[in-house]
Amino acid sequence: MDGHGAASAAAHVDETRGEVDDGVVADALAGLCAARKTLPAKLFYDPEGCRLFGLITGLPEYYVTRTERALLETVAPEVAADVAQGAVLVEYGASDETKALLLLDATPRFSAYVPIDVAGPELTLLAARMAGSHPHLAVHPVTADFLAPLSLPDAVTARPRLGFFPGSTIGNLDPAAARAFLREVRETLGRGARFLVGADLRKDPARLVPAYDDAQGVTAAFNRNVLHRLNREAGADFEPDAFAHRAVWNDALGRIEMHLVSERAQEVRLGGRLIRFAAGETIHTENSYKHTVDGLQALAADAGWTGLRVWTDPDGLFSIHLFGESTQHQEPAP
Ligand code: AVI
Repeated sequence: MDGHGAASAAAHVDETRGEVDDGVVADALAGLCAARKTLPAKLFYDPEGCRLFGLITGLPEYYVTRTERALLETVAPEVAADVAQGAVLVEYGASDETKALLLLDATPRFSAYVPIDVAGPELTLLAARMAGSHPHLAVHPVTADFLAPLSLPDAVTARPRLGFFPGSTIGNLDPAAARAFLREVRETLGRGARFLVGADLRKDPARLVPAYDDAQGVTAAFNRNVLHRLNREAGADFEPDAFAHRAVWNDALGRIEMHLVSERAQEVRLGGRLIRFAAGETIHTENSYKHTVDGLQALAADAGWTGLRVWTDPDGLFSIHLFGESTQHQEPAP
């Protein structure tokens, strides 16, 4: 997972703090100057954040990744059995090819793979690995923020398309954004497409909260890394250790929230602004919505998708949904 987003590439040199990324400053100030302080979750995924997220996926408490992988091992051959000759697999947020390979290796009928991610250098490495291991498959990487409208490479637009959005990243979008994303994907993939989405399920908070507040403190380090990043890239002077990691289940909204809690009254400088924190005040850094199967089906239906199949693991922790696009072709009026 890369998240989705680098801030803008514009930078300037601050006399005392060195090079400052203006996009990161703007993203941070927009959230930190609000009445309830927030930071966009996309700021998590700098190289150190990606490294920490990689560690999270292997934590004993973080059942999400291993449960999805095990489920995908049974789902992939079933989905692949229905894939049309010459189909293209389009993966949204493809930081590596490991999950896609379960599908790509399940049938020889795929002709191409389109991994989409903001991290261009990672995509170049992915394409090189695939060229070595799967020389007969055309790989067309697309470096883009998958939440924004995008076009598929010309080489694949006429082929049958299967979209793929694993990892429960759909849960990091609020319901309105998830609907908009699902609609946008339907537009991009076009008529007759299918879309396979992995989504963590709502469950006992006693199971959920430790997944976001692990005993080794890796998720806490991942959360605090956003403050280190602002010090590195936005010339801020946060004391990250003066903020505590907090993960809470918000039952009314059906989501895990991550916060950074100011342990005392303090002031932080960022982008020429002074930001004051009261003791106990929080920065809301991430939401991870946990949908029910029906809830996710309803979101997708609102976005014009038809639910074709749903798989869950034996413990009911995780779900994989196959959606179909079934818009009738409208002949233009004479
Ligand atoms: C990337 N995303 C699906 C993760 C999640 O579970 O919401 C991000 C994460 N944040 C803390 N732990 C994992």
